[in-house]
Parts: sequence; structure tokens; C-alpha cells
Amino acid sequence: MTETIPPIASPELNVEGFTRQYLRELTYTQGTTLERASTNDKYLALARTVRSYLMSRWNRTVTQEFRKPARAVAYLSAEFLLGRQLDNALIASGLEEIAAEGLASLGLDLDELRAAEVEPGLGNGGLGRLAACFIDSLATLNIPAVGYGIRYEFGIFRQTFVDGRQVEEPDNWLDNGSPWEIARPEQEVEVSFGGHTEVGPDGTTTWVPGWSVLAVPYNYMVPGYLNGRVNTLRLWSARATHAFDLKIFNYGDYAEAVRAQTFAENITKVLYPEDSTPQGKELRLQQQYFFVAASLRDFVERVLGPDSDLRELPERITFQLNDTHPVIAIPELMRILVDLKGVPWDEAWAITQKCFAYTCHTLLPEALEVWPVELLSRLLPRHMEIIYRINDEFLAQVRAKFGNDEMLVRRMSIIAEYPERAVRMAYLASVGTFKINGVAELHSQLLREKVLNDFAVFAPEKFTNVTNGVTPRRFVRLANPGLSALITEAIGDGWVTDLGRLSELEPFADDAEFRRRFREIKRSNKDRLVTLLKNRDGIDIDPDTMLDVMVKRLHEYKRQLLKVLHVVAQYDRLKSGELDPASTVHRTVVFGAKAAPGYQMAKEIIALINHVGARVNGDPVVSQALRVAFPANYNVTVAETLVPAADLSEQISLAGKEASGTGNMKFALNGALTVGTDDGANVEIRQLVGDDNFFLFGLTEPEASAIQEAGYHPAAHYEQNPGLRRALDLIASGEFSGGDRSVFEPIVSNLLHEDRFMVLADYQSYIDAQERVDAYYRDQEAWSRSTVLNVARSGFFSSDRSMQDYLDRIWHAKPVPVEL
Ligand code: 73E
Repeated sequence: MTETIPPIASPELNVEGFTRQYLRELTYTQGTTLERASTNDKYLALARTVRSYLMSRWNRTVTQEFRKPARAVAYLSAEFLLGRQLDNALIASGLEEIAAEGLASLGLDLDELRAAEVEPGLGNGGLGRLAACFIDSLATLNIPAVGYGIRYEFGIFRQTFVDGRQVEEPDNWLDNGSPWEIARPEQEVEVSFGGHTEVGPDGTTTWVPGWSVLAVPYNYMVPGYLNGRVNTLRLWSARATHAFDLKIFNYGDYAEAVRAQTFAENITKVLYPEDSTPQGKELRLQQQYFFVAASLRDFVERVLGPDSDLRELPERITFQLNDTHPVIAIPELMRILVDLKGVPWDEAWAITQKCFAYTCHTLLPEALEVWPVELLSRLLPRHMEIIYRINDEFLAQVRAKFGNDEMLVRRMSIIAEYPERAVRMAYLASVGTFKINGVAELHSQLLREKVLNDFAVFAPEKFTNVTNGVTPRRFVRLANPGLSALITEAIGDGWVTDLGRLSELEPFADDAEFRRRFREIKRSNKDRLVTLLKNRDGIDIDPDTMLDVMVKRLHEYKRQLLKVLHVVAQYDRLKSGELDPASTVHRTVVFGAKAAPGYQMAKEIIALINHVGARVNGDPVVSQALRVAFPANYNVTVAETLVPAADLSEQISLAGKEASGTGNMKFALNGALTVGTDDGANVEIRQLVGDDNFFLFGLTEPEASAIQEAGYHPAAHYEQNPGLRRALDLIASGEFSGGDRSVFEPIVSNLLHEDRFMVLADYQSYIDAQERVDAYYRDQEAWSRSTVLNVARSGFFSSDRSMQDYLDRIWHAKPVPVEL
């Protein structure tokens, strides 16, 4: 019977079809009329209209996957920092112009409705945004792929400033409705915690959990760009089990039952706002196991089928572990295989190792996740036993290979003994996967030589590099329509899915007319930014100044302080008359940065930036040549307007600390020049764009390490460098704190006596680089030639290329086109 029902056609891909569908959504789904509808109603109807165009592609993709299963990729990530969905869905479906026209015919403005969307901030920064770029690229490359993560009810906090200090507010992104998700409550799975284990007479182990929660999946579409594929991002939300419902029914237990419900649902309540630091919190471990257990169950039972032969699992899937957050998946799969499916341990271990690959995103030793044995044993007793056995067998192999070098064995043990017994998740990942990658060449090299050196010696074939990338759809095509049109006019539109083709722009660098138009576009992008900052933050910026931008999480290793010292030095020189405001290059320095709520020093640095900014902007002389803007709550949406407007990209971390960076790539692709250290992917950016088109400064990683080993004395730089001394003295004097010398004393004293990230050591080199920037900027023809070359030579930094590298080196999955 059902076969005879023809598939429901998508609404027609023209203005008429679009407006009809729009009015239908507004009337029948939103339950309102054009006259009565609020902006949110109108936005929701628009989102659903666009969604309806992608729906049949999504259904076809899923149907095809079930009918003809192909090798797939599952990207396991605690964070997906998606950004707004509407714009991306519009370009993926080819609806942009139709929608604008259709809405206009109803007297509505597409841009106004776009602005009504609250972005899902389900990530902290680069790691989460990378996951979002990767799933976009996988869909565009036609790879069968699924993203698995957590549907946090509250994403990354909303940042506000009170007296220049960061105050966090909850991100209630779901409040106005969430048109991009589809709940699948019937596909919920149970996830258990606690309890104890029992060994049966036949030697099999059973986990008898103490409590459990339900994981309800919410599906998000991940449309490929103008192809027929729509992949799925599956985010899990925690609910109390039905046992609680029963208690509520027996109303004698009502209050207790509701408490239990709240407890269960807390698991997916909030995103931990920490970035590049481990959070040893029980709830965080619960989150990790929760989404990983639900995802493995989902793939094994629903996708493969309940009676599937799990020996085939490695042929069907690679689970890519995005940092250590999902690494508990390794013992979980062992538990499924050994305890639930009765696969012998050795065979199960061979299968498991072939199913997982691990991406490391850090170099800071203190950022490596560890979980106390006490906590793991209490929350996941069976997993702890499995980890012990994995470790015993691994250390036996180490001994077999290297002899009884007990120092080495202790160093490589998955279980650390000091300061407390704890599981080193990066080591578990290194042992339980078949590939380990860093995220930029330098990072991967340092992983092999330093952070995971013993493991690289033990199993060198496991280690590889995949340099990060960003999606050209969101960060060029969408964010920079002017530049996109110019590129397309010059070389055709193939670059959107084949970014290497930007190299065809190279000859245009010498074309004066092209450079003029390039500058014109930069200028109009600045105008867009002017409008945004005016309306959003009440900040006035001058589009005729050089836009010098440093946006990224606030972290000492990223060295926002170095940028502040440059601003203070310029303030000092302008104020003292050493620099003439009329004849210097006029700059607007833009900061964007959230600090982890518990990271005191980072919050002090935010206060310093705001206070320096207020003084600079308020000074009638200085502000003629220098201004500081620090819009609060920097996020993906702001980035999309800010990045295309930037002239100068600040990538100034201490060499050897930033694993890759991805903002650096977005700026280069949008025609900003970089002032940067030899760190992370900056190294590769500079190699590609050429030294003439990049402002390099600072110590190299080997130089910085050597100084640290010999003993670093920051105060020596203060004593020997008059400019640096003046800048630090000015901060210490209370110049930026209403005369109160105590306010920024901790910052200054930390720089003078500790300065872990060698701000003072790199100060002069940075100031010199900024002098070169100014000189070069005066020659606008030379500058724009370099910006064109930056764009032409940055095609490598597409996340499509990153995905192709993962496919070639790690996943070995093939494209499976879905008919449009
Ligand atoms: O260098 C960036 C990198 O570009 C790195 O700091 C970041 O990942 C980006 C993408 O590869 C990163 N985030 C985290 N670790 N590295 C992290 C750690 C714990 C929680 C949240 C994020």
C-alpha cells in the first residue's frame, strides 16, 4: 500500500512556490497572520520554509544510507559551535535570492529576519567551531557522516561588561523556539551510572548500575552545498527515566520524584565554559559518558541493527574522538563487545582499536584531561575495571618491547599515581586508537617529540598530522558576499567547493583595477561592521582607520597582554608628543574574547583592556590616531561581520603553545595580513603566503624552550628596555584605573616575576613588527597586493582539504552522492 503513495514533492524552487510555502508555515505552523506576526514568528516561519526545501534531501539521504550502507564516519564531539543556521541553509539550498525576493513581495526584509536568529553556542571556541566546519565539509564532499554531541540547554554564557569587568549571563538560546531541530523521543536510549559489578560462574562480568537516565536524540540537518546530501547531527538531551514518571504518578513521592527528574536533566543543562583547560568535575564526566554511550548504542543498535555482527564494525565506521572528551567511548565499546555481546577480550580489543581515531588539540601539559580513579570507580565501575586491564596488557607490551625500564613504564601508564591515582585520558586515547593526529604541522611534531613522545616511539605508525581548516561556505561565501562576487567574476564559482582554485587569483594581485575593487570591498565590509557595532554595542568606529583585530578566547598563552602593551606604548608616545597624531597611521584595535568564569587572571586582563580602551578613546589627542573597541559577547555571528572587515590579524601566541588556531585562517582568506609568531598553523600560513606578505616576529619554539630551560628572567627585559618599562610603569601607576595602583598590580607583578608565556621576551620584536605594519600600510598599493596574495594562497585552509586528508590518511570512506 505505502509504495503506491508518491513522495511528497518539495515546494517549488521559485519565488511563487517559496511565498506560498512561507504563508503556509506562518498560518498553519506558527498559527498567525502576516499582520499579527511578531518578528520571531516571521523568522520561525522563514526557518521552517527553508527547512522544508531541504527535507526531502534529508529523507533521501537517510533512506539511501539504510538501503545501501556504506563506510561512514562518526564525529564524536562534546562541542559543535554551529553559528546561525538560516543563512547556511539558504546558500546550501540555493534559495538565497528566491527567499529575498519572495519575502520582499510580502513586504518583509530577509536581513531583518536573519538577524532574529539566536545562534546555538554549543561550544567554547576553536575546537567546537572546527567540529561544525568539519561536518559541513563532509556533507559537501558527499561523505556518509554523522556528528554526535550534546544538546546543552544553555550554551556558552552571554558576556556583558559591568565597569569593564566580565559578567556572565545564561545563554537561553532555546527560549524562542528551535526550528532547526527534530526531536526523536521514540529513539531514546538508556544510559546508566554507578552501582557495582558482579562476576558470574562462567567468568563473565555484569555491571549492575545504580541509576540511569534517558538520552533523547535531537536531529539537526547538515546540508551539503548545492548537492543532494543532508547529513545528520545528532545531539543528546537528558531526561529522567520513566521510573520517575511512575513515582510522580504515585503522588506521595511527588516532591522526591521531581527532584530526581531535575537531577537527571542537569546532565545536559549547561556547556562547561572552560576552553583549553580540563575540568575535573563529576558532572562533566557524566556528560561525556552520557553522550558517548548514547551515540555508540545508537550506531550499533539502530544504524547497524540489533543483530549485526560487530566483527564488521571497523569496516563500517570510524569514530573520530574530538580531543579526550569522548575517550570514555573506548572502554564503553569494550564493555558492549565483551560483556553484552560475548566477544572474547582479545578479539574485542582488536576490533575496538580499529574503530577509533584520536585528535589532540593541545600542547599545554596542564590541559590534558585526567579523571581520578576514585571518581571513575564510583561513576563507571565496570569501565574502570576495563581500563585497568587495558593498562596491564599495554604495559606488558611496553616491557616486552623496551625491557623492564620501570621509569618508562611509570611514565607511560594510563594510570597516574601522583598527586592522586587518576586516568590520563590522552594516554588511554593513544593506546585505544589506530591513529593519533595533531592539528597543524608544528603541533603534530611537538606531540611526537614532547607531549606523547613515549607513545610515538612505541607506535610511530599511529602518528600523523592533519592541519585544520575552515569552511569557505560560511566564512567566505556567506560572510563576505562582496569578495565572493569579485572572486567569482574573476575565476568562476568553482572555488566555493574547491578552494585551491583561489590560486587562479594570483595574477590579479598585479592588476591595479582589481586591487582597487578589492579595497572597495574591504571598505564596504568595514561599513557593515560600523553599523553592527553601532546598533549592537553603541560603539562608534571609524571605517577610514586600519582595523587591527584580535579575537579569540582570553588565555594567557594567547597573549592579549602583548597587544595591550602595544596599545599602551602607542598611547604613551601619542600623549607625550613623541608621535604626531596627524601623521601616524590611524588604527582601531578591536578585541573580542570571553574568559572562563573561574579564570581570574583572564578576567583581570579583560578589565585592563576595557580600562585602557576607555582612557585611549577618551583622550582628545590620542583618540585622533588610536581607538580601542571591545564589543562584549564575541561569537560566530559577530565573527562573520568582523573578519571580512579586518586589515590586520593578530596571531601572537607564544611559539609552541597554540595547537593550530583557525581564526588565523579566516582572516587570511578574507584579505587581512597577519602579524604573528611562528606558532600553530601560522607557520603554514606564512610558508604559503610568503614572508613578504606576513609580519613575523618573536621567539621560535626551540628558542623559547631553551630560554625556559636556562632560566627565564622577565624583569631583565623590563630593566633593559625603556619603552617596555614606560608601558608597564604606566599601567602600574594607576593611569588606567583612576589612580588606584592596586587594581592592575597583579597583572604587572605577574609579568615581571613569572611571565609564563614570555610576553616581555617578545615585546620588542612585536613592537618592531608593528612598525613594519604601519610603514607597509602607508603604501596602500603594496598592502592590497599582499592582501590579494593572501587570499590567492590560502586555499589550503579549507576544511574540505582537512576532511580529504582525514579521509585519505585515517577514515578511508568514499563519497556517496545523493541524487538532487
Ligand atoms: O589551537 C586551537 C585549535 O585551533 C586549540 O587551542 C583548540 O582547538 C582548536 C581546533 O583544533 C582547543 N580547544 C581545546 N583544546 N584545544 C579545549 C579543551 C577543553 C575544553 C574545550 C576546548
